[in-house]
Amino acid sequence: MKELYEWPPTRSQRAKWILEELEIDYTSHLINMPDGEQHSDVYQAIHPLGVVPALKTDDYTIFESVAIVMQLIDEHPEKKLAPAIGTSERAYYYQWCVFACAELDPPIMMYFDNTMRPPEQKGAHDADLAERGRLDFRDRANILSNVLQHRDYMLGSQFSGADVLIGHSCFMASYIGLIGDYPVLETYYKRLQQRPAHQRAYNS
Ligand SMILES: N[C@@H](CCC(=O)N[C@@H](CS)C(=O)NCC(=O)O)C(=O)O
Repeated sequence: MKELYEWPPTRSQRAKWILEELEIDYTSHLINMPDGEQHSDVYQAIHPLGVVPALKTDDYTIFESVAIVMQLIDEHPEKKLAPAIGTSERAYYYQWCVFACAELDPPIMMYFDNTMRPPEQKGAHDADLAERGRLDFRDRANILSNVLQHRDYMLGSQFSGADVLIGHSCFMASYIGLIGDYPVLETYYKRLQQRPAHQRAYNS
């Protein structure tokens, strides 16, 4: 049995979404972040940084939303959510999966931390840092818009794990009010939102 440690709406939704896409049975443990449960000894034995998500299985316990998504997809090759290893399609799949956490998460979080996050959590808002987050996100959103202008999904006509990861970044960009400047990205995100697994992961 898989056990997901989550607190919506956060990056734990990436893990939840892929569990739903793959139709895997799992148990959900809500880690109550406003109450500080992520800092408890019990949870830090699962995730030493005290952040979500984490995934516990009969064989391993791992953290990092991107790693969780990629591992679960590899465990279910019959669902075809990743191209075959060693192909050029797989190279692009790796690129976009890593792009989500390495290039999209930081500016999104910088903007969020300095505009919407309650100051008692991470300090006073800094308008310069908020603007830097917005501009860094703009550069990356333009790259994605160019790619998605002529295709439905990050890898072409086929939905893949890269869309779960980039799609969650679109959710965050929408949550913080930045996606409206990028119509191609907004249309792509609306397409992803129509997926039943997305709805189960984000609306439950
Ligand atoms: N790189 C990690 C980031 C995880 C992360 O920072 N999660 C945030 C929510 S999006 C969290 O749990 N923060 C804990 C807190 O704010 O105390 C991943 O992608 O899993």
